Amino acid sequence: MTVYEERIREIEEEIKKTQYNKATEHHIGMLKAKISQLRKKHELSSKKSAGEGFAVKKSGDATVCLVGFPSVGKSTILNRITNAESRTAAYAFTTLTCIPGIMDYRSAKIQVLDVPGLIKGASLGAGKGKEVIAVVRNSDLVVIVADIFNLKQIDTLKEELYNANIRLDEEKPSVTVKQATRGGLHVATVKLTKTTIETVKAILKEYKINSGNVLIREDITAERLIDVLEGNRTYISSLTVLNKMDLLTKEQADDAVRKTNGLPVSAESSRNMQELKEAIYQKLRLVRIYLKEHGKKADSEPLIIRSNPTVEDICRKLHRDFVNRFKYAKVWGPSAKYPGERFLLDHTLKDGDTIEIKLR
Ligand SMILES: Nc1nc2c(ncn2[C@@H]2O[C@H](COP(=O)(O)OP(=O)(O)OP(=O)(O)O)[C@@H](O)[C@H]2O)c(=O)[nH]1
Ligand SMILES: [Mg+2]
Repeated sequence: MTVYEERIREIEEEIKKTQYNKATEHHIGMLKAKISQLRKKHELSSKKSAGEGFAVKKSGDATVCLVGFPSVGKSTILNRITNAESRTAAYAFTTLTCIPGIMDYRSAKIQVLDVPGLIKGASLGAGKGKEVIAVVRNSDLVVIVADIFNLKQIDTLKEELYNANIRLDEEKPSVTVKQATRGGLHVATVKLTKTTIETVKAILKEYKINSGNVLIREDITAERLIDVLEGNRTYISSLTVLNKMDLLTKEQADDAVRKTNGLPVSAESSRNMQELKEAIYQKLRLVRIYLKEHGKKADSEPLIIRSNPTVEDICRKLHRDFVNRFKYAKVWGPSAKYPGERFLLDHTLKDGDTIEIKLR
């Protein structure tokens, strides 16, 4: 254990022992900021051992990573829902590298990545932890795969990902920090109930922000403020899958679902594989946008793009010149009040829209 890890443990112990209330929340906020800084130092000091990472290129319309303990059935799932063939076996660490597959679903091509099993301590480099976490960080969705009879795995995995600075199913904090060299610190916030303005200011000071404007647009926690100031957090959505449902009775399986909100499946006996594909598709919030040229019918193959694309996003995806040469767009479908309504670059499109772009 490095000095940093030791210190982190100590502070974590202290937080555990301290009861959380109005009188101690400030102190706890400060301790959390300390931990965060120590983690960063620990990471920098162990950079040499960070590993190469797996050489798999992103492809398709979105990338999904299957994460779970060894032998929970990640590779079996990959083989079921994609065109890939990843080796499966009854012993742990069957998969040693990153195996990609493509899932064809509702005219989207979704890349699914199978990686080695993740174990406790992965965020500090245990197993192929660093490499797996690097793959997760580059994904658009994390599918957490657990044994349906071992639900504790889910919390452990989430903890490891959290310690690796990955934030699952959280929105990015709504905070703007504009630093200045002098003039004092001005903090504007909405009503805070989870922390206090004093704690916010003390944390800012801890991060050496002594002058400038800070605007906090949410009822923030100390953790989320620290996340903003650290700046290296990745926000990804997740889906929990409970595999091997064939090994439990229906009642037991229902109970597991109630406790975790996970999707029960059996890769081995191909149960709920269609539901899994649908759940992945829904979680990715992909939208289909049909392109149309003036005077012609729309293309039958849509452009697939992650949620809430603006007209500008579509232009950028098509050609780097399109934004500069843009005049207006005509839109048919859910986001238009009437067929062929005209919009500018900032208009947000919806799934199923057809768009015609008029250039200069
Ligand atoms: N009963 C049952 N067994 C399954 C199911 N899915 C996978 N298995 C078995 O579980 C074992 C491990 O499956 P893998 O797909 O290799 O697991 P993995 O998560 O990829 O494992 P690692 O690559 O070692 O991390 C194999 O013996 C599979 O046949 C399932 O739905 N039910
Ligand atoms: Mg495997």
